[in-house]
Amino acid sequence: MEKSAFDRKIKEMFKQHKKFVEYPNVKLESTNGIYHRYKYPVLEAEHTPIFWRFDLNHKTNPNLLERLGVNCVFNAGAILLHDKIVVMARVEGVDRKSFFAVAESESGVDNFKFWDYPVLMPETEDPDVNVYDMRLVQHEDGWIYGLFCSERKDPNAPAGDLSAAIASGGIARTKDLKTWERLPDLQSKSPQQRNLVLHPEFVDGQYAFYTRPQDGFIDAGSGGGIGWGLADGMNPAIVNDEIIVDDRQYHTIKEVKNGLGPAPLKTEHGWLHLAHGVRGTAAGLRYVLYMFMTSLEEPWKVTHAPGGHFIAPAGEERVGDVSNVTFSNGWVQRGEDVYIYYASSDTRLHVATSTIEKLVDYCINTPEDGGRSYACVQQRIKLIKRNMKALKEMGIEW
Ligand code: M1P
Repeated sequence: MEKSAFDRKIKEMFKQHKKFVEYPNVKLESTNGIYHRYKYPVLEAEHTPIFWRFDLNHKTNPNLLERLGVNCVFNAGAILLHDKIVVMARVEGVDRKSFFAVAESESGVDNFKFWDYPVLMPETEDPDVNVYDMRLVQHEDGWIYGLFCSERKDPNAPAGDLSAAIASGGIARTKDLKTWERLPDLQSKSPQQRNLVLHPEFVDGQYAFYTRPQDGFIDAGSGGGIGWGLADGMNPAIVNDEIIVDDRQYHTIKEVKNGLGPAPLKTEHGWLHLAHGVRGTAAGLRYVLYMFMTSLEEPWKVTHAPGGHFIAPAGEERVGDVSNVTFSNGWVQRGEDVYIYYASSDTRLHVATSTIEKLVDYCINTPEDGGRSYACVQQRIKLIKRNMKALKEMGIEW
């Protein structure tokens, strides 16, 4: 390509990219009254800057080929920083390696722009092969912590098994999301640790972690459930005892495994939690989001557990690299509004908006999973009977 055509093409690429990034999102009608979905994802692979992917030098790339492709942008931590909504996205290159990158937006629902450089997360002495799913937690000790999954090849895997891996809880801290101090991975008794979350406040003067102890890299085995444990410090963080806050249960949306999403939000009624639950189907695993609430004084005790899923994959969300998945590791409270960042099918990032009032109402007043078809029908009949009376009073016939 001639240099003049090369320059023109790059200018056009940047123009189109800007248009794409700045395209306004559309708030959709709520079908359940609990939250609003939005028409477009807030981040996709195409949102990553062109200069992350292409070599823009005519001498070294006269054909203007993409050199380092990005496969997808999904599972993002989130935080409110200087009144802007900032997400820490999981960006996956076409080489399958994930890394972290910050994107920020005024509105929280569109126009997310990546910072110029992705995060170069420092390694420990035992380098991670892959890092992903960061939870961003503003802790009362003054640091912003990034808790993420650090994955390494299983050194004890039989020869020829190139997929056995060990997941552990990576920890780093920062004040500005730019300079990171890497701390040792969480030490606990579980052979595998993913979905590690830090509680934002000290509990009995200690750091409190939500964990997800499990036996295998994919399988929960005899473990699973959302755990809770305390650590004296963060360097290193050692959790000697884990108790289960929210267990897996037969024939529920979290039968196979579950894990906490972002750090909980504090309300006057208790801590609001968002988590993912996984069940097996003939078509593979299905990941949905669910909520629960814990006691303000004892955050490890569940006080309310609405039955069923809160957000499940819908429409185009159902299809992607790992289909039938919704996953969240970030939400932000701004005033009374809550921005829930969830990814679909390990491919793209969406937002749903709600309010603290609605989420508390949802948690407190949604019936728990009845456990059996008979009991679930009883729950529904109770609702129908009360509604029949209400309809009559309103003079509505159906
Ligand atoms: O592919 C679905 C999700 O699988 C894992 O989650 P979990 O540990 O609960 O099974 C993670 O790899 C997550 O990133 C991914 O979205």
